[in-house]
Amino acid sequence: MKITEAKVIVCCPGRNFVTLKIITDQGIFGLGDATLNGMEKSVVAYLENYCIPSLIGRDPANTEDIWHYFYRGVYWRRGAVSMTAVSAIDMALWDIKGKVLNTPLYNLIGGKSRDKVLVYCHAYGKNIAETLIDVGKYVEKGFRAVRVQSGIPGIEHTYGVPKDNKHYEPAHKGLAHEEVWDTPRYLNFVPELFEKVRETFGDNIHLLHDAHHRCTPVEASRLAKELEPYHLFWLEDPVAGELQEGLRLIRQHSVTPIAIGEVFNTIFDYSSLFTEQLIDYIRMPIVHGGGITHLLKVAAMASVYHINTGFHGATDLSPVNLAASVHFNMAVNNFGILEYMPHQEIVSEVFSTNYRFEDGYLKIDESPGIGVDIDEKAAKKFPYAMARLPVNRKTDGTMFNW
Ligand code: CS2
Ligand code: MG
Repeated sequence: MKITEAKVIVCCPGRNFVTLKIITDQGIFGLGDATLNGMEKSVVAYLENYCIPSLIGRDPANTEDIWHYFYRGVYWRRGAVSMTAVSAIDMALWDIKGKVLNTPLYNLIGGKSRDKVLVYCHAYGKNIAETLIDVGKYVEKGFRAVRVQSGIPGIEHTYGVPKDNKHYEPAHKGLAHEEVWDTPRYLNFVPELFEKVRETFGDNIHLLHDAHHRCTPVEASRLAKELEPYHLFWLEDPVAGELQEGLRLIRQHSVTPIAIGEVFNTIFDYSSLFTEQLIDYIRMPIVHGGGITHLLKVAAMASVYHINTGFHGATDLSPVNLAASVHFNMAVNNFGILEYMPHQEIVSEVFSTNYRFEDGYLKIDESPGIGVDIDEKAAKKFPYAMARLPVNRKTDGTMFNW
């Protein structure tokens, strides 16, 4: 079998998605998610100008060799753009592999370790009262795990809470919006938020929180310690992940589980976080972390240190990534939880999917490969619309992490 064609499909059914379609001489094709929120066109250019010409003529079965060709074979390697392209190629090749062998992807990477995948959703509100109502809504829907984010008194707009009551989408059309951040107000507020959530919903619901890269190690240590009484499933991205040793301080002060890495893109971003057991969950998703081939290695190394998967699964990652994540987490032994923000209804006009939410879990059918398809004609109805993630400044105007 040979790759004869590969194309990048860009569409915007409610938000931008980038999908790589690899086609073979036997008519079988595979899909890979290549969406990188706010930087979509960079990945398109990299795929079209650098990757696709070198893909044509290769045997799609050779996932390991092709992965290394597009990783080691690139001198200026690593980074979000190139690794999102590598991930998309890898996902599409595994999709083809499953279709050729007429079996679902999870059967190619270990088979079923479970029949369903525990997921968590996003609950939020402008204040604690609204947030409690939103948490209740998701508990009603059957979610067993809920991420809780809230507006913070004194901060005009904070991460994870939409400005209006529309579907939460962090990217805004046009150039980056500027937001304002106040760490002291945040640190003073969050423990009270979780005290109220635990008081209202008790202990039998997993609670998660995303600090979104915004604390220093000592601030994160204080937050993790003060959240201990509320037994979080995890505190996510407490600090910016570049400083891996920054997680040591948090570990010295708290047993609140830590999840990090949705902005990571190779195993090297995790190295000392694993060997020093500084984290508990891997956030790096299939779409940005080198695809199935690389994440299998990352998950295997993580399992040595009792670290579980906890993949990123926001709505700015496409249904192709979400389905691949369900397959992956059906199979690996060290599965933790999967983020599941249901895509907007309009997305189903372009993507047909094979997973379904049931009683707090995602289940997937027996379709061969990843099992998602894209309607290219429908995709054309939703042209790309430039959108950027916000930037963040502290109250005194200092540039900060968004
Ligand atoms: C967030 C994301 O889901 C999460 O954990 O960190 O919503 C993140 O802000 C977006 O994916 C950025 O595009
Ligand atoms: Mg996050």
